[in-house]
Amino acid sequence: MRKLIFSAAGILLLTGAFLFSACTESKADQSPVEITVYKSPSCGCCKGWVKHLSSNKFDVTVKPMNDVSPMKIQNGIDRSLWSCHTALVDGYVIEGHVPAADIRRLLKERPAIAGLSVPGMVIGSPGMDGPNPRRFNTVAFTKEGSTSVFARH
Ligand SMILES: [Cu+2]
Repeated sequence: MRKLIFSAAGILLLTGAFLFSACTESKADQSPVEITVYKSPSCGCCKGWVKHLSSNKFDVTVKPMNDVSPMKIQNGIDRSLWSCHTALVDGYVIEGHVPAADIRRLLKERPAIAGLSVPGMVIGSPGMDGPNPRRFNTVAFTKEGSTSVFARH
């Protein structure tokens, strides 16, 4: 009987500890992230992506520029990875409609890459709402130009 009470108490403690860690983790996942987005003032889907970031607790600074390509070239983004907007976050380059969760994972894991891209303009990626959403990959790229799949969506 005594053993039973002890194990019941143990389970309660474990559950409590689990709930506590789950709470603190989700809190950490929502900590504000400062990001600077370079985009054309007339780009609507870029605005949609900024909204997606803001609603995921990103602290967004928007730098409007009519032509964002100099930013892409300056940051070594290969043309095959180009999209509409370009962003800089904590030493990494973010190109296109990359989901906020991927950026949070990037900053947590801090892999030795230059940044992430969702090349092109994929319907179904954050900020690119529309009929017939498509599956897409978030691509990691290095300064040397090699790419790999970072996440599948
Ligand atoms: Cu776009």
